[in-house]
Amino acid sequence: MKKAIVSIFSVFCFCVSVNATALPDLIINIGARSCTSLDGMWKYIVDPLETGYYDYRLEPTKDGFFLDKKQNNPDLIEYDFDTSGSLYVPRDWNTQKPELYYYEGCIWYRTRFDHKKKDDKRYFLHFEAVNYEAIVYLNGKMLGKHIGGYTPFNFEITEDLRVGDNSLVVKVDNKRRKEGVPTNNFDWWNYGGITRSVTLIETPQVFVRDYSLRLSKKDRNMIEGWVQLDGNVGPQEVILEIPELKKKIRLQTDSTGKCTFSEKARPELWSPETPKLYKVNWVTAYESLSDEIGFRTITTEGNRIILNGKPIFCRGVSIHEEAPFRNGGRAYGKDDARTLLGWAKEMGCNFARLAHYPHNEFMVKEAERMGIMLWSEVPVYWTIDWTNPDVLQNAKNQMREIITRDKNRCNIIIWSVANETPLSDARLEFLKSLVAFTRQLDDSRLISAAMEKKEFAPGVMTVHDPLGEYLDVFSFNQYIGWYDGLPEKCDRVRWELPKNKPVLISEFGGGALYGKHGDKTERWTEEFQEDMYKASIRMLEKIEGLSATTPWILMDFRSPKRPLVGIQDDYNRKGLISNYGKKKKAFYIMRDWYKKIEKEELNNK
Ligand code: GCB
Repeated sequence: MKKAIVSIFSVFCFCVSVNATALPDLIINIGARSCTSLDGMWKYIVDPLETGYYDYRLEPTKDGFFLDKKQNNPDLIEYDFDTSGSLYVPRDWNTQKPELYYYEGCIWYRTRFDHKKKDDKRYFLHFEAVNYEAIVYLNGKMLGKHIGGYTPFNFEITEDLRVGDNSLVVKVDNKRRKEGVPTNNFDWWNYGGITRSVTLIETPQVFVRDYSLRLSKKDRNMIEGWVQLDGNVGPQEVILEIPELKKKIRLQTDSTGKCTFSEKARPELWSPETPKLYKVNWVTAYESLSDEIGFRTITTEGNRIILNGKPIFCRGVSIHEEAPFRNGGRAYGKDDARTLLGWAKEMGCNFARLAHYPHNEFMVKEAERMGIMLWSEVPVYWTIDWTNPDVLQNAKNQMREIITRDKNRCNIIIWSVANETPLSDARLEFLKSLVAFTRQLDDSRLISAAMEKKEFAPGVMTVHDPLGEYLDVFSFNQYIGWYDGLPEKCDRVRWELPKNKPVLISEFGGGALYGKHGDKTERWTEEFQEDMYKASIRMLEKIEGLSATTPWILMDFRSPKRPLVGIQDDYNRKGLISNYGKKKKAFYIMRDWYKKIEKEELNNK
């Protein structure tokens, strides 16, 4: 139990201070564990002045809303969760209540739950994501604070969980901030709330907290990995079973509960054509935890991306985590993931860029099952506060959390560290540090960032960014034909790009309102967008060494930067599909191009 106390302490320290460098003790593969969902209707109190947190001198109060007091005449208690309204978890608040549409600030969430606590078990509260800052209280006691809106975190509550009624209160604050990641300014909706699931996990005293399993980078006849137990462990036996490969690998952990290993094996490799996954079980004296794991290699050779030793063109599309068929809101759950990824497949994609922040786990797992490779990124977007060390630490924490969650998902081939960030020395130092950090955590994937293009002589396009040197894949966004001239400009430009790295065009496109028709010269019509895609493709086909494209964007998404009435109505309209699932003309242009590339690749095999 001592170890458990150390573990809860380190989680607490990590969460309250963004300066902490220790790895958070994140429990992975929640779906395979003994869990009770805390999703459902939670009570909420809107608190723009943070009255439930600060006293009238703006000092943290001891008597805040986190105590979840009940009215008790004649005590003066100026809040009551029981008589307040309800919000559904998981979901953003903005699209649940019209009065919260633009709200950015503090909202208190509360749920109560009963639990039959068992003496021989440990208990954890797991949050898949809360945007942006969460302070969590159980039965009035603060468990910790987490910063970052798109990554998971957990707390051990073995000591604090009560037999019978428990009060769980979360102070959620999505105020944008200069020192935030992302910072104040970004082109998507700042959906607030407990946007992903909340789960109570029950584990044995000693349990498999984390593991990694993959094909060896050096030898394709080997698999390798590590497993990490949690608890007062001492050396223990862990058996890794991969029934289909007839493997039962006996591992012995050291006194910290860790064991690294490698083993001869020749699994069938995962690829978009055959997204093969193997059932694996981690078996200890106390539990058996299963997962499905795919094996592959991803490297580069000159200007090619190489999957399992063969060059592959990544036929991609950018996707925001925006709910399809609803009136905006955060996407969540298997159905949303299947809809969005199903459209990508229909368009001929074998790749997607999950923009501009880590998406929920359903997206990643469904994509893996469907044979879609992924680019996953942290929201280091536009003008970050580059000189502030806490900001760098925050970006690293977000990267670490997403790598911890997703390192066993073989379909993720690229970690991206930034999007369209303005050149400066401070920015370069920041991003170099983030690249090195990412590589240190995971050397089995490629690293990239979406850079920006430059017209350095009339009609001559390039990317002058020193960051390129540190990336495995040379990616950039370009909007020739939309922000930069008209579509005909695409036929007049020439690209000068590096020859020693794969080139990925991480954004291109333009806006159209679904159902708005007219001449191809009329902005916002489907015909304009269609013409722009045709012109862009003509241009892209001439770029030597082009290895991947992810046009902007699969589906229209909400953004307060898009106020044009009757056209945008708070939506970025660059979607190839409307937010109600209607395909615009340009969708078919992309689909035909991708089908052509796919056919050519098949013929060349
Ligand atoms: C960009 C940004 C993306 C925007 C897009 C646009 O370059 O990376 O976040 O949404 O342009 O629509 O302007």
